[in-house]
Amino acid sequence: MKSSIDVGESDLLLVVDVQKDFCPGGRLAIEEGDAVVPVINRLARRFRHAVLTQDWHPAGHLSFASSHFGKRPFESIIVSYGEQMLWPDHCVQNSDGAEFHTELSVPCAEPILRKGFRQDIDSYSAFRENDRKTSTGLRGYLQERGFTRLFVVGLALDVCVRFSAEDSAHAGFETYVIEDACRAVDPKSGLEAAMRSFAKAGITMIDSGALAS
Ligand code: VGL
Ligand code: ZN
Repeated sequence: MKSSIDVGESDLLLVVDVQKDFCPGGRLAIEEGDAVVPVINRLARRFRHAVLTQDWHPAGHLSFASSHFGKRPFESIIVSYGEQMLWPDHCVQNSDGAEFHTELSVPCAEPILRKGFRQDIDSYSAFRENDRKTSTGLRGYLQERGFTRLFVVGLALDVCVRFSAEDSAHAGFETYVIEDACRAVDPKSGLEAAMRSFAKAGITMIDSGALAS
């Protein structure tokens, strides 16, 4: 039998941005984005602790193409901290699209971490904003709680899941990405780039079946 991972008290499920706007019908819809929901709900029953992240932008956010004259979604621009990809308006604070997918069920989730709330800084990672300097406080929280292993799931594998997993590994947590519990914006080159970067960073890609039931 294949070795399986036993989940314990020091393991955390990090559920990234499973919000309506990233699912089919949403404003920044990811193909099959909603397919992660039943997988995550099943995983959530194995874990004792989870953190949910919620992309949470003010109207007119810097990352919205609509905030820049003549720019279109998926073009990038240079801002104070370097290159920033532009997106359709999405996950606007208090809008319906910013809500979690209605079927998402993670009773073991304790904090909900909102990110991307500063007008002039985007935040892909749950740990560090896109200026790579501004902390969200998550590292300190997880360290104080004594978590040692993080299992990252959600949307999008090549954007917020990727940056969150990389920063998790960088912060010293043993980091896993559960592939079938994620979907990418760009399921070809985005996914490949993420896989290469995970290998370099010592992040392990697993399937949800690898967790002991
Ligand atoms: C995300 C693009 C813009 C994500 C958030 O959750 O992956 N992608 N904002
Ligand atoms: Zn966003």
